[in-house]
Amino acid sequence: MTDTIDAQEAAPVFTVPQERKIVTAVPGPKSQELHERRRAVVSDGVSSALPVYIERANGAILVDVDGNRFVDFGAGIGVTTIGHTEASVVAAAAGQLQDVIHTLFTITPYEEYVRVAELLAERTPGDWAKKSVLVNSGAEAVENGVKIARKFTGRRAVAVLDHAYHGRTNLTMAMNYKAHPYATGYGPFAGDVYHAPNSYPYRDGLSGEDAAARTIAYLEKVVGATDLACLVVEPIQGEGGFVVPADGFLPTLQAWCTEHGVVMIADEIQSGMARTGRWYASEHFGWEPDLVLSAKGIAGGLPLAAVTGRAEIMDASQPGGLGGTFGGNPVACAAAVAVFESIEANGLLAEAERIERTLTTGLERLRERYDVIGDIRGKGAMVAIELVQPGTRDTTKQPNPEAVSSLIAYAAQHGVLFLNAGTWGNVLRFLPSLAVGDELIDDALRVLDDGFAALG
Ligand code: PLZ
Repeated sequence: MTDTIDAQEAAPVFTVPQERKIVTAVPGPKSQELHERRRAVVSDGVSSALPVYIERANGAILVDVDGNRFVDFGAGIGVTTIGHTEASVVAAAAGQLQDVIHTLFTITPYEEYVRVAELLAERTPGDWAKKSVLVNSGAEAVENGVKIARKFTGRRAVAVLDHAYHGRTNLTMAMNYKAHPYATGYGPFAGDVYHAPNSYPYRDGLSGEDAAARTIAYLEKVVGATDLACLVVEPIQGEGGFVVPADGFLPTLQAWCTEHGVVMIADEIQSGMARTGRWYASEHFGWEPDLVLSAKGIAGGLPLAAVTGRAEIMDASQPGGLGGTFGGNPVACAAAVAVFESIEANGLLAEAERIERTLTTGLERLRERYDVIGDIRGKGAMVAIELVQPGTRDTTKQPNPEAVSSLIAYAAQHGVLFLNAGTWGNVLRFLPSLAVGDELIDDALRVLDDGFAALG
């Protein structure tokens, strides 16, 4: 870490200039050439939002093969939370590559896995004995969370909320709200999955307690509490459009789950690991989930995910019931330890709060001028705007996916990478790494402003 942190300033030193710079058409000629090669050999089922091929990345900047530099407001969908190629992650992973790359923890274990489980026990919400299992991806964490809850409760049914996203495996496809593109044509799907109403303050206007009462009524009538193994909830919905539930919603659901022996699981895959200015977004709502799912940001870009939770629930599984060849890979674990340490050492929770302030201040100004901005919401470096058709902001709030697409395309041409979200593709999300400085945010917001003006 010493080679990247300036001793006097304690400010990160970047290996790529933290500035956007566009030197060719987007995508440029080299990207176009690579895209042709890709089209011959990569499945059409794998899409790319912006087909510029990335050669280097550092901090909040992506550099493509044509030498264009993009300000990255996606962070690989919330993965490089502490910054691209963050120095302590690079050093930890490189060191681990020299020592041991793989043994399989279920054959011969190693310390890094244990250390990650200790850090997860410490940092996830709830002051009780916790245990973890490490896996490879978010979807695999969801699958394992459900398995563990079913084993513990001896029950079958799984409940999720409207507008949720949980993955692309067979079970998680059934748990997503949106069929297209995630599930279309891929059935038959896992059974016993129930979709209950969420809390969506911008669209339902309900208090947290009233929204929870609606969810609970649905679960009691349609599923029945005694058959329900678990309720899986993103504290702030990711792909669904950064939907922040009304206060009181999550703790009320947790109290109902506790009363009825239902395991309540926080899918913190997108919202966790310092992303929102807390270690876990559940903390914003006073929610202490039974199980917490981590992935994405946990290992600085290396594939790692976890199920963490109450020891008695985690221990209900028989030895050999949980695991997998690559789960908790030593290199990914070493990187994760560095991520935990970097968040702590560099005060990154406060950086997330700074990003929220700068972003929302700028976005509020844009909302005064552009009436297609219906809602501004989010926490920390997980902020979004929901766009509506002109003139409907205070009435029917008609989704405006066309504006989102145009703005994203405009920004990409000018060197800023934004992602969409939302069930109707009507949400523009800001999911930068915590390394993004205020100047870069202001710069990106100026591009966005020009993009709005260009909508006409
Ligand atoms: N749960 C809350 O956000 C992944 C999906 C990108 P995996 N979201 C990004 C895409 O198009 O595939 C996600 C999430 C939440 C679960 C997952 C799934 O995590 O690591 O992609 O399996």
